[in-house]
Amino acid sequence: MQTSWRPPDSGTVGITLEAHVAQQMAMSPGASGHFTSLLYQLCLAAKLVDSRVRQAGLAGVLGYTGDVNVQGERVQKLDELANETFITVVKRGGKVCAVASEELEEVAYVPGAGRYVLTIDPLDGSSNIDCNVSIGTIFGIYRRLSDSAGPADLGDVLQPGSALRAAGYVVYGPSTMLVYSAGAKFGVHGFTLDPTIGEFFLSHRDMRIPDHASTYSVNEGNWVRWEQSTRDWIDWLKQEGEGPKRPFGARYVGSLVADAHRTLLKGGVFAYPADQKAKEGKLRLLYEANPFAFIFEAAGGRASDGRRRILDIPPEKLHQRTPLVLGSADCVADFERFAAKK
Ligand code: AHM
Ligand code: MG
Repeated sequence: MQTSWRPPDSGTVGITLEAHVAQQMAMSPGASGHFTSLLYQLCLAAKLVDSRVRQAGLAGVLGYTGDVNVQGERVQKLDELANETFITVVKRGGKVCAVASEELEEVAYVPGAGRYVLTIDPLDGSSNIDCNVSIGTIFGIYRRLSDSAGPADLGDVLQPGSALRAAGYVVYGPSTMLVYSAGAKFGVHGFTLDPTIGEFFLSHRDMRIPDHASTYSVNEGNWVRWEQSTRDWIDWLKQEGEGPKRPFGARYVGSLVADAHRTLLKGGVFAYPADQKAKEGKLRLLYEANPFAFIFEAAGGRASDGRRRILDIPPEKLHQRTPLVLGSADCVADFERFAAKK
């Protein structure tokens, strides 16, 4: 009998996240296995969180705990659960000396000789939890700077994004994906969770952001508080005319992970600019902006605060905020062109 079935591309079939990380690290002379082990731990924690997200409505973990976190926001049960899960798993794993989390006022130092520092937003997109809309986790990994014979300190955590060794994110959406990069040399790779066996498989090899696209992702409800240059930029995106294909279409979820993931796949621009209320922007440098900036640059895109490269911003405090413009290189340059006219 004739069949139209073709074997899938044998280059990607059945490659687990673990196997892929091991392959990549084999290309890295001097790799000791510590970094690989830390990525496995993050992958395990992501699966644990995913299983809770999937059961959330049934398991009674939706809703607020009644507490307020260090950002002054109400803490939801899934935020706490994700925070505890990631921190417990990496503490036990022994590869990190410090964890900076959106949910913790201070750095969580881990006794021992862990070589790495983890920055993490354990559950991003809190406002979407109760609505069954995509949420996520964002993480960055740095090498420790202090001597491993002594305790780690804040200097280990306050490193610029250009010092990141790796960064990644997990989208808990219709399917769950983990995307990570160990830098431009290694590329950006995406893995989709097969929930029937609890394994992440390579599904998006060597992700590259399209050079041009006509989609913008911005919370326009902030219009009245924006600088005039931001309003002019949005007006320009909506008009027909010379240059990139305009008008742009709008897409905005309100979960950075979902908006940035779509922008990475389809191209265009995501922006959370400064405004009169959020004078330094809303998003956090260490565990939101830097990991995405690292990934977008490794995928051929750009990340800016409107004037500076995000990865060059020297962090001064743990929960520092920054304006963030992420996307196809040309689209980010357009934002900067308007910002420069101010
Ligand atoms: P969170 O970390 O508390 O979830 O806040 C960050 C979120 C981002 O995911 C998203 O890009 C942004 O806040 C949405 O903000 P807004 O609701 O002001 O559009
Ligand atoms: Mg967040």
